[in-house]
Amino acid sequence: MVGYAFMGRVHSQAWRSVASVFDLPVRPVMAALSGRSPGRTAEAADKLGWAAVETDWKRLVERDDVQIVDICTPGDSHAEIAIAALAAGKHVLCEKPLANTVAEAEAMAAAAKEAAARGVRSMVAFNYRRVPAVALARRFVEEGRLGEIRHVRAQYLQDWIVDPEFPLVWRLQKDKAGSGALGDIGAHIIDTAQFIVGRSLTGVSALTETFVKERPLAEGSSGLAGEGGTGEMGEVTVDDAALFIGRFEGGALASFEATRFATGRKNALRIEINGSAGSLSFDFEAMNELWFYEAAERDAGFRRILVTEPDHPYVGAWWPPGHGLGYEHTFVHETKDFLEAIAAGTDPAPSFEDGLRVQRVLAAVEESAAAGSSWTSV
Ligand code: 4PW
Repeated sequence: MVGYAFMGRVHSQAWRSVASVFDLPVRPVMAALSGRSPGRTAEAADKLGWAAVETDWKRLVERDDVQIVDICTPGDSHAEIAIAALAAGKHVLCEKPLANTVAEAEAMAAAAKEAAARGVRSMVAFNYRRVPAVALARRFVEEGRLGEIRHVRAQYLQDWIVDPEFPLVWRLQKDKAGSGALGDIGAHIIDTAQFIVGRSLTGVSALTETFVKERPLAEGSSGLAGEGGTGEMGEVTVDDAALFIGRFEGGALASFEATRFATGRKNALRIEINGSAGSLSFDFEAMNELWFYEAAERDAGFRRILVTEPDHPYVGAWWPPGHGLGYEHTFVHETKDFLEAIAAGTDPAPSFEDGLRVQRVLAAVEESAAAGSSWTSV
């Protein structure tokens, strides 16, 4: 694994526990962790359960005891590491968004396609596809229980940078993160919506905004928390919020809102879909629930499905009905699906091609916003 901050910790938890929850055809061995600082990487490896340490990811990719490379770094290094790992014959799991630009994502998707022909697999870590309620929503759409899809309404609402004194962490720097709320959390709702509906966005019209334009420089950052401060200020070079409307293949109308300024909302990934035969609604802040409405039973209204039954996606391997899952379980599910695909010799989803599809939407949103919200094809 490369990187050991927020995503590195979550992925490590998944690698540690996946084989003890699911019956897998292969068993992962946590061979080595790569990070730039020898001391901090060794400390992280010890805490997270990695057997060895490398301070250069290139050495990690060359190791004979490494068969999978898990990329948990900011987006500016995804393309270089992923392409090198695939060329070296290592399967690659890469954090989202796939890259910082469409050109990088195209190069990664091309490398993944070439590698797949050699039996080398790749997957992008859109973990919310593996929330049982989201996977169940997808199943409902596939079974035709919503009929023809007319509306998709998606939001990803957080508030962790509302305080203007919150430091300028890497997620707020364009050269490292590519974009702000748009790529970090907007990418998730784009992927989740395209996954559930089974179709792609064809065009968008967008607005983006940076509410706090300067922030204190940070000495370091891990996850969503800033560490220390130098007293100096630096420019925020990404969006704080991105809103857009869009159209799906097949004609469904969509609205998307990604913001880190929704005061009081912590991790509210919400999606509502309206079809001719029914609707469904999900909010990650109540992630074990899916709300479902069937037009044929109008008087019944929306009903809550508690997604904790053994026949619901992924749930059977965990606890008895009603005991509920959390954020970390989505990564265990993702790791399980990735390992099963490797063992079966099949291509896992979401593929780098799926990641590229999301990247094209992100680019269209930025282009539209820069051009005064003009309609922009994806
Ligand atoms: O991928 C996303 C992150 O970059 C996450 O799921 C939530 O938003 C938590 O941190 C950010």
